[in-house]
Amino acid sequence: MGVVNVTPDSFSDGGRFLDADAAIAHARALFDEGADLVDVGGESTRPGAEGVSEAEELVRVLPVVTGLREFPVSVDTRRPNVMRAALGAGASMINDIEALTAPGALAAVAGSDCAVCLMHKKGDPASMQEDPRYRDVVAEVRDYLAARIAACDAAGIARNRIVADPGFGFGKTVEHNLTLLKRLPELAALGVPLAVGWSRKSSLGHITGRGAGERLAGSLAAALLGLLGGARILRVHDVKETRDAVLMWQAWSKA
Ligand code: 9MG
Repeated sequence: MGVVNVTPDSFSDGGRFLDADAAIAHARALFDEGADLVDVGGESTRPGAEGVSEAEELVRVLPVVTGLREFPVSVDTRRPNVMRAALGAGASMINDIEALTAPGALAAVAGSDCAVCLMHKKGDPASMQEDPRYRDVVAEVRDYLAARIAACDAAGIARNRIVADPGFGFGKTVEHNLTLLKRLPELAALGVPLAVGWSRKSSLGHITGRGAGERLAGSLAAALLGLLGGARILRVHDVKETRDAVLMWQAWSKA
């Protein structure tokens, strides 16, 4: 899953893709590099980020989704109205960092046949990294995701449409992120495919001492550890390089 941020303050692309045509061109390049789908987002969810209005989010996202109609597109949003509009414009997946907890979010996706990615997050992007605490981060994330999968079941969203994601970096310290990555196989008990996103995140900076533009090797290592832990979707900025890591992992798995 290649990342296409359509935000002016994206931590990794600096807003270079705010223009819809540029975002569409970037998404097409990611498909050329081997992405199976792209994740289009109009609201920055990086730690400390300010929110964006619904109208602005729609203006950012819809032209890009419309321009990518012939491709598999995921839309990263927590708003039911944006979900509905994105699905109408051809999106095939909704990636929700709030796991469809907004009022009306379950109903917004239940009537379609789209896939959904349910992500765990503790707190809001504006303050979530201030002092996150868990008794047992793996148990808490697993139980939360299990409850959200049950809510999807109750709303009529079939299991084969659901992906779960522990939400690395969303209300988690470096230690929490590493614990979740190490114990990722425990989330297999959820019974749905797992997605992970470590690409260019600040935990990599803490571990390697590298700035945001220098985290490719760390991102690839984390992606590989995710695959070994059972992840089946990798949310990444660097598709070409990650594709090679995936091919290497696939070859190793078959040997
Ligand atoms: C939107 N977004 C940013 N990071 C993410 C992650 O790790 N997973 C998912 N599903 N979405 C993310």
